[in-house]
Amino acid sequence: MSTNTLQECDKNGYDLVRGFLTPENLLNIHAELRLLADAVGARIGVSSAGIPDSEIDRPFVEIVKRRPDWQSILYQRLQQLPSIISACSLPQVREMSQSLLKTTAISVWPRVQVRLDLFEDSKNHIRWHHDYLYNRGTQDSFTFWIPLSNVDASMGLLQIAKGSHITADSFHFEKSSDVNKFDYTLSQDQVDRLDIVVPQSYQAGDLAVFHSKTIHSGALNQNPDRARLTLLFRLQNLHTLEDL
Ligand SMILES: O=C(O)CCC(=O)C(=O)O
Repeated sequence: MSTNTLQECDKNGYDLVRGFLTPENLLNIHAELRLLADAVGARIGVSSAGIPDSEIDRPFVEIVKRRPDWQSILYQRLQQLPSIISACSLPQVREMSQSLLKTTAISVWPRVQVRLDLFEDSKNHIRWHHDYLYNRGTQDSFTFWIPLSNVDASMGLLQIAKGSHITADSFHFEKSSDVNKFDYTLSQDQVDRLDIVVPQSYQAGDLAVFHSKTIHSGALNQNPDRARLTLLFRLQNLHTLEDL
């Protein structure tokens, strides 16, 4: 891992690492995503044939368009692909998490996850928050957010507040009670205090890595033909668990 990532995470609370997953890592993950899409799609005439790996979200979008009632089954199966479950033990993940957390005693918390952010899915949209609000465990935690297909601005971009891991406790998060499953957000005057950066596009396999107190927000996907398909997990320092 470059010392740059350590410095960036220290200073800004996040770093963007292009090409974090190797072509071989991606080949394995994409092969399994394709097998899942084709196994489910075969029931309703949807196939991934001809779709490049960089847009492997497309057959999933098509399946959910035709069978909205299958969304949750598809989502659950995405979580359980072997290459997804084992992604957090890839050598570059180990190396980076050990350097960032300064320990080899590391655990995933609460789980490895795949997000499938579909067109205007406001129920699953995560607004302004930091991950410690939702996940707890220990503040000594870094989130690995890795798109599995290419993401452009139409699909909603991650907004990250630079340096907010240091000032997070001075922000007041509000709880809303709307359809959204993730109920924390910030009022506009609180958002105005943030120094927000929005990386404009991601290739499959890029990494955004951020500290548990780094304030960030997802954005609604505005592209009806694409989904933001992301792998994410949080790695925590087992020496600093707060509930013991
Ligand atoms: O992918 C997204 O839209 C946001 C994800 C996120 O903020 C999170 O899981 O903490």
